[in-house]
Amino acid sequence: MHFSWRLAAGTLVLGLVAASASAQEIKPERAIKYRQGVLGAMGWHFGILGSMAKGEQPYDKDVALRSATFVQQLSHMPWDGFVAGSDKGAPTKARPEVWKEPAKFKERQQALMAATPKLVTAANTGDVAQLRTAVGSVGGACKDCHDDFREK
Ligand code: ASC
Repeated sequence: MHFSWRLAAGTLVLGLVAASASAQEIKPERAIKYRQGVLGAMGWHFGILGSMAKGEQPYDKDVALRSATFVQQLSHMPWDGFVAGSDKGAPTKARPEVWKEPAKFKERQQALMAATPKLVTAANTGDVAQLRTAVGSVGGACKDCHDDFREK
């Protein structure tokens, strides 16, 4: 095959761009704000479901389904923000254990992501009792992680 300098140069440029993107340093402050934003949005929508489950606000199937769907999707997102070095750089309640016990932290993430689809299923039934059960299960996953990985 004929060697092309043009192709070789193009390949090299693409390689350098990819390397610099993957090695890009994310500023700790940005990562902290990202995860706090996602967790805050999740708490916002989970709060609506909790409040309906407790009868503090009127049960509305459509509102519940919307918030349940958001929580399910958001439950996959905070973890990207716990990048190395972001144990400080802005006020954060993340405990050093996040980075010292990554396997356990990952288990907690997976427990949450496994529980959140139950909210959507429950909200789809239109039965507030089922929503209450799912809220209990997801709230338990929030708490299990907070107990070990979040400052009081
Ligand atoms: C919420 C919220 C949390 C969880 C947690 C459940 O509504 O913001 O962090 O529930 O308190 O134990």
